Amino acid sequence: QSNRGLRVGFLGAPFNKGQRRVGVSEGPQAVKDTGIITSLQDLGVDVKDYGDVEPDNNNNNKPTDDAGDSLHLGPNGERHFEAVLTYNQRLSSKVGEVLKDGRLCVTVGGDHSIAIGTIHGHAHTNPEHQVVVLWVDAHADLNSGTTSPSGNMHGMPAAFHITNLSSRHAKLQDGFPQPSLATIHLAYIGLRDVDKGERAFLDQLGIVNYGMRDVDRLGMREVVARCLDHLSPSTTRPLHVSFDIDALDPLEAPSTGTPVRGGLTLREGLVVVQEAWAGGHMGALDLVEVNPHLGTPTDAAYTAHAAKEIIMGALVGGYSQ
Ligand code: EXY
Ligand code: MN
Ligand code: MN
Ligand code: MN
Repeated sequence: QSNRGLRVGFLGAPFNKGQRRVGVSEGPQAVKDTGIITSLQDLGVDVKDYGDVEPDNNNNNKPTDDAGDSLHLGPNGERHFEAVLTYNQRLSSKVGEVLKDGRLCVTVGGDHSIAIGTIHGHAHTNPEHQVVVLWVDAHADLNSGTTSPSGNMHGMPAAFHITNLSSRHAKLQDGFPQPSLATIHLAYIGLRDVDKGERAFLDQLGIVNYGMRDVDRLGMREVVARCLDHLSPSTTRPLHVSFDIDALDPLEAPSTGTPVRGGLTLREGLVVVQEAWAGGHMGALDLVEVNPHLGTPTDAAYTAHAAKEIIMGALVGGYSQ
């Protein structure tokens, strides 16, 4: 398969207010420093770098729970509620711009709260098309303010998009973000740290989810085949892959804010994205939660390299297959 004709737009989303650890806003630069754009161009991909969607104020990347930093809690205790949503509203427009240019949109975070904006932008750019989402993560990111144990909004983005759950969240004055997914339009791979409230939502709503035990029993090829069969991406059902680097085992991707042991090998992560690539119809990809401040410089480079491998696998099926 040739990569000629593949057009990709790269967006950085250096946003950190969905969680409390310093450094995740440097994820986009760390991933770019792997030389990923050149590697893709070497393979014949037409890549345009759209630069970063800058937050209004990242507090100079200071700890986001700094004493001097007002939390601006949302109505249900969501930390930095308005900052998270206003940033995502701008990100959503930018994602729309990339897609309207006819490019597959790759957004590198930043924390996972940026998937509020990326999925919104993807879903609302072509409202006659139903976006379907494959969420690869140790976590379900399905909390509402009331079920969240932390108030951190990177544990909530999926819930904003599900029509049946979005009413649990307050919105901006103008209604942002409007939900776009029925429960059948989302599937999870890699779950192993799911909160009680999230488990109840998954079970009650019947959302397809494959945790690590399922990966053990079925193998990743079968797991991803079942997810893709369920979502059935097509020309009019573009696939959005939201890949949290913490889906991988911390031995593979140590520099991330909420590591959970017992995760995917890099090979298993690659099976997910390569099968998604092989099926075609990917419209957008998120790669989030790389935090180069955590661990040693070697850990940070190792994690960024894993992120590069995952993105390459999703876009061109990998370059070292
Ligand atoms: N479920 C926990 C919470 O809501 O606070 C942890 C969420 C971590 C979210 C990470 C990025 O995927
Ligand atoms: Mn603040
Ligand atoms: Mn996540
Ligand atoms: Mn996660």
